[in-house]
Amino acid sequence: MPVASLLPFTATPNRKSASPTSFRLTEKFILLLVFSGFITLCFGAIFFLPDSSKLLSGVFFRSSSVEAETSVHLNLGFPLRVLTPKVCICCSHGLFALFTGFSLRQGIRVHISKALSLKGATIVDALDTLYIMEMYDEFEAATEWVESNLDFNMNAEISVFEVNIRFVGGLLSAYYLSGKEVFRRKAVELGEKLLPAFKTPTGIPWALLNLKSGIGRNWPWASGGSSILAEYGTLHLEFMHLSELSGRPDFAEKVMNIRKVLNRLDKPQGLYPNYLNPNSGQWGQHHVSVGGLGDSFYEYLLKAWLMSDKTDEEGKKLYYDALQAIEKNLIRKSSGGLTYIAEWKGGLLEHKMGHLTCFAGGMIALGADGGPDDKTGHQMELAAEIARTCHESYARTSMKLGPEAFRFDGGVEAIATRQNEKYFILRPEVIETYMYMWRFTHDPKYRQWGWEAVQALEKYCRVEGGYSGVRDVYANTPNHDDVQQSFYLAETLKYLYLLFSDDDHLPFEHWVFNTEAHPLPVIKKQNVEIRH
Ligand code: DMJ
Repeated sequence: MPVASLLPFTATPNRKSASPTSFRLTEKFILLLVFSGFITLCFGAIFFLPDSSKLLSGVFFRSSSVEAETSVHLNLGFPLRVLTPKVCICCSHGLFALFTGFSLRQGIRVHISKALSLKGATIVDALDTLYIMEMYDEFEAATEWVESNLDFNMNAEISVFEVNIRFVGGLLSAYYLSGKEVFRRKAVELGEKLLPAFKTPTGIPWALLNLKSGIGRNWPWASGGSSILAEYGTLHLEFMHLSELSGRPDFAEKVMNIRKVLNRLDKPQGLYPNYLNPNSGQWGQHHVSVGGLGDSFYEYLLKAWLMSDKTDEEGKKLYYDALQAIEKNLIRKSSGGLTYIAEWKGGLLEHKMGHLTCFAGGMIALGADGGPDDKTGHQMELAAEIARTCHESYARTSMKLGPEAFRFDGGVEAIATRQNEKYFILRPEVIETYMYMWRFTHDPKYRQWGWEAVQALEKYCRVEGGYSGVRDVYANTPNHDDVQQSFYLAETLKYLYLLFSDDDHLPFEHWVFNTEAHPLPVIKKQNVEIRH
């Protein structure tokens, strides 16, 4: 059979003439081709352009938070593309096994092997969890993967914040825990790659950076090209350690300069707006939040002071001043007696609290005994109240897992009222707060609440190949999103493990957790003094 007859739509010059029908078919085909090409381009743009993660997350999933786990996946090009645990090979043991040891190890081994083929964030984010849980075989396998595959020389646009907290933080912790040189080397190498992000008129870094060209820019949706408080304000701990480990002062200088810029600015009511323009050095929109867009900035002020062996007096002052302004302007009590942290928009309060904001219970507890005017234990009380509110946000759902955001208006308290705020993506913040509260109070209710979360995770999030987020925590049966975020291994499971461990396991006098739960050692006074 001639090949031409197999190709009905190709030109056949030796044929007498093409019938009108075949002509129409050809036209239709071409039209179809053009149309499908157009559709492919649109989808390509949505999925692969650097801003697309934001677009997608806004359209399909969540809108307000800066959560850029998707952007790590997309922007780094290779890594993560998040675990999709429903299609992962079966691991038959559950979360309960976390506390008995063996079975979850098998579970995590499966996650890791899945992650090995996906490359990147999940492995690096999970390194220290493996080490802390004494899963040394898996840790070795992950180390080998890092040695031979983790490569930053790529033409990809990344989120500086996400890469810093997950990759730099993960590598630093793995180095400090294991002493393996490869992690130190890779952390410093990656830190150097991030430095061009600071090339702005003010030194406030860009949010996004192309690792190859060193060209940076900001999220197009962020108030007039602003950088974001929780992003540029969450580099301090890692960069101080990079200077420590590399002997290069420029890492520390970059983050100290951020402080300088902030110190020069007026703060409305003592509050820090979420947006700051890196060109003009002026605030963007006056939105203030202790949840998404703001959260870990406050955390890093406190932890900078703690990690410096309490020598960073400036960090200390900035933290306690900010907390005072937050208490005055953002913290409210509902008529039912629940304390919550609202969001502030140009002076008006939105009576909504995000799951992300729930980390604040742990932060306030951690800072409670250093507070200048806190002789009465007021901050510890406040931390306990926030922990209770966040627990209520879990308790008032069918699944006993907390929604992404919950409200205190329209006759509800600690309940999500909007469909697009009802999802749970395995976030750690509530369990993180239980862990800190347990360490500081030893009140058994925190372990009990943690255990409730374990049971709920096991019942509603466990799927064949791991754990998945759910789309509506108020539903009776789970609708899984089939995503296992890398912070589930880095944070949620680690904080659960520590909640049920002895206090001398990573004691707070020696370790400070970065915002992705990667423990970094306190830099002892004598080291700090020698450097000065
Ligand atoms: C983590 O990546 C970090 O804790 C970050 O600071 C905010 N939230 C996610 C987990 O929810």
